[in-house]
Amino acid sequence: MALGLLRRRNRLLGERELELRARERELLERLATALGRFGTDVEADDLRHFNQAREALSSFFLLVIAGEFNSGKSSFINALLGEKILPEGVTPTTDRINLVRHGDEPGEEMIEAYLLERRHPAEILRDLNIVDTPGTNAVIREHEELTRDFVPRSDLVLFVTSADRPFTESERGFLEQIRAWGKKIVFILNKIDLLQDPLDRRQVTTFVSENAERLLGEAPLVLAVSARQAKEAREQNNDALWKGSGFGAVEDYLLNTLDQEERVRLKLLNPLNVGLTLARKYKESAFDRLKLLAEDVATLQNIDTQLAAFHQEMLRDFEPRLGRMDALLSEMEVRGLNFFDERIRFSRIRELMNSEQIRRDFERDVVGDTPRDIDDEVGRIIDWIVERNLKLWQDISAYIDRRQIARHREGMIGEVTGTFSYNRQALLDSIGRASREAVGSYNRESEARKLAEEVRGASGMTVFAGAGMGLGVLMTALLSGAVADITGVVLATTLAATGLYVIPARRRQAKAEFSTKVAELRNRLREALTRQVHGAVAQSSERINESIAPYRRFVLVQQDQLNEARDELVTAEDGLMRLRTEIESKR
Ligand SMILES: Nc1nc2c(ncn2[C@@H]2O[C@H](COP(=O)(O)OP(=O)(O)OP(=O)(O)O)[C@@H](O)[C@H]2O)c(=O)[nH]1
Ligand SMILES: [Mg+2]
Repeated sequence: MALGLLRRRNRLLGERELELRARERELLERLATALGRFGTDVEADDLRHFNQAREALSSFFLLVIAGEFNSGKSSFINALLGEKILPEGVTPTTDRINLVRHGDEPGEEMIEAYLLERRHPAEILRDLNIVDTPGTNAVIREHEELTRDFVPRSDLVLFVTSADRPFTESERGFLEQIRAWGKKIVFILNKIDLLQDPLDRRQVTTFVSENAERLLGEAPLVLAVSARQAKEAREQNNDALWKGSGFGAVEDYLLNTLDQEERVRLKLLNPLNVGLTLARKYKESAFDRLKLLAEDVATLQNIDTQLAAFHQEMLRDFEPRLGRMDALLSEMEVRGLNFFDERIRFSRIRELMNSEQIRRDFERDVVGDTPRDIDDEVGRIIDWIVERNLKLWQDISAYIDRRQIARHREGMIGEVTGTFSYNRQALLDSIGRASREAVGSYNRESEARKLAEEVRGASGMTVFAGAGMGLGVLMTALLSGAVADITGVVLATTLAATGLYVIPARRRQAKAEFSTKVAELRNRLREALTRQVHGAVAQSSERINESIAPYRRFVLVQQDQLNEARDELVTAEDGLMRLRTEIESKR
């Protein structure tokens, strides 16, 4: 390629790279905002990986060598660099991340806990940093943890597996984790010197290749090598041995296939894929949470419906009960009107003069059992209010209990954790507790007594007799007092003063006054009872609404936030995927 053409390509690549990088930065920025909506529910490790990935966008290319302990990772790097700069050994050896980078003078420095930077003048390090990692599946579990944690930072992973135990089950497990971050993986099948027969070598290579393809979905590059032979070949300047070591292909891959363009592409893909992994993970989480919240909304609606039904039912069932009371009063009114028709007559003038007698007759013939019947009816209404109220609390309590059980079941399946699920659980628990307490502490008798007292007070009848008496006694006193007024004393004085012709007028007046009294009584009772029913409904609704208010608020706020987070994550995922397609496509 002519020099001018090469320069132009590089320039073009540079501009394109800058533009892609800027777009990626912006997308990752937006993703950061979306993740921010999860607050402390974003796992600390995820956040760290995400931030590292964003920083990595402008840092050096990281070629990470990973694999099980003793597979020859350190030996591989030493052979590649042509010098033994990393310790090798038959037991788990590498115990920290070794970042090998170019330096004119060799040297080393700890730059993070468990991250040692080594400088070396090898030419290949001018284009890439090579990272040696502690082996996985070793008895020292922290080793694997260090490597697992470092994987998200890699731009390309060389996975070293050993020819004497190729592609083990534990390797498959670790590879899955690497793949989950969207990393490109190239396989190094090391120690092929252990297999003398070319047929065996081919068989092992095919075995690795097939299993890797099954795992990754596409056939990866598998390079069969012997780090030991490569090292010896370099020492002895032995071309044949070098050829046999397979390292020629490794160098060719690293220098030519992994040219600058490819490195830029992988470099851009690394933070992108980390972002994509997290966007998907938290999008799923948002969906899961919204699903739970939808159930919460249903729970709240159900409680609202129960309350509305309670309200309606109370008013509906109350009318016939009032009707029964009205009927008792109407029957008494008819008896009273007949009584006056019969008694207020000239022929019975003598009886009329005896107000005590007429009062007794009135009590017997007109009032009769009515006060007691009404008293019973009011008592029944009060009992009914008390029962219905208790039933409402019981229903709500039982409903919430059922929801709890369902929730425990779903809790075992779902993966929703963190402060979200903690708060949600606590709120629902508190409603359950409040309703159980309400049911447990509900005292029917005292509730009924309180209501009866209120009805009596509100009916205004305590004016006629002392407090603490039954409603019936109060009623009798009210009615009999009235009749005595109308008939006895009043009539006597009127007669004495004005003569007999007033009798029909008096009768009319007595009947009208009696009807008024009964109507008044009916109204007072109606009003007092109606007020109690409405009061009971309002109080129950208020108490229940009060105890579910924090839960309701939580659900609404969370729904808003999660809807927004979900939308943002969907957009971020979409943007990142489109950018990935662009980066991956040919220039
Ligand atoms: N036969 C053979 N032995 C090798 C080869 N490469 C490495 N070894 C040996 O395998 C053992 C482990 O090599 P290391 O390079 O320390 O392996 P590692 O993967 O870095 O091990 P950890 O750091 O413990 O994860 C050493 O005894 C090496 O001499 C090879 O190509 N052929
Ligand atoms: Mg090692």
